[in-house]
Amino acid sequence: TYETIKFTTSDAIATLTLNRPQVMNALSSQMRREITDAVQTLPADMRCLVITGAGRGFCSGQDLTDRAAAADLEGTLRGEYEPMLRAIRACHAPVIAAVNGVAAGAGANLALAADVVIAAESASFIQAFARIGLVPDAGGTFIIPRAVGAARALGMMLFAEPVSARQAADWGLIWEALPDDAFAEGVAARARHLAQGPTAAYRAIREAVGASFGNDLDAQLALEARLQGEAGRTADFAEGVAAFLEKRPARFAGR
Ligand code: T3D
Repeated sequence: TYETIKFTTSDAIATLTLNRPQVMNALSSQMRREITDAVQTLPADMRCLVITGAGRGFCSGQDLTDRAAAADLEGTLRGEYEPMLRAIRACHAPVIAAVNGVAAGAGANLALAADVVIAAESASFIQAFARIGLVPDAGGTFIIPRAVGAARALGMMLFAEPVSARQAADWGLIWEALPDDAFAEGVAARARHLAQGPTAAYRAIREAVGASFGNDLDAQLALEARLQGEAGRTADFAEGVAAFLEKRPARFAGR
């Protein structure tokens, strides 16, 4: 039922493919709504979501031919970009961005909103906004300085040059850069790992790390204690300990 994305599921892994390859998967209004809907309605039995791009690019950011969005940038951000970013952050399953090619503007920041970013070595990240007289948005000014520090964040945003996947990995902006010929299998292996993991604990880990930059030590310790209390009551914790003691791999049910 989607027109601008492809959405498939297999073995508890959902794959959302941005699918406007003729424009490097530029984000149209419809595409933002479809991404948001797909993430918000992710079936409960999905235990990993992979977001990737069709064709040679990941996502070129805002569709620059869209006059309506350009006429009301603030409204577009509040009404369409923010729900998309929040949906990814709130997803019940961990989210992998599989950055197959260039990720520019809001397309880069869409990728960086994921829990784990894996890029092909030929991919790059461009905070393209200043090139066209705009400010990085879609969470970029929140996520990037926290990941790489202010000096690199400002350099990326003011010069608006491509940062290679390798550089991004070396800086800690992303999890890893993989050789192009190992990219698809590398992403699939990571997705399988997460989809077979303790999904509830993953969710708590994502919440704790997400909160850490806004909390002081006391608040963070309190959050850890609460989340650990919850994790300690999951079937996956019982299974994890049993598997350890029985010297066998754990079979996590995700709850
Ligand atoms: O509206 C709001 O609320 C504001 C929100 C803003 C958020 C933003 O994302 S602002 C930043 C917008 N994005 C950009 O400025 C990036 C623009 N694109 C590029 O710089 C380059 O296309 C790339 C670096 C991404 C890729 O370069 P390259 O040389 O590999 O490919 P290309 O030839 O430039 O692009 C291929 C086609 O895609 C081309 O069309 P054509 O000539 O084959 O008919 C190109 O025009 C089209 N395309 C690429 N990016 C966009 C796009 N069309 C519409 N919007 C795009 N963003």
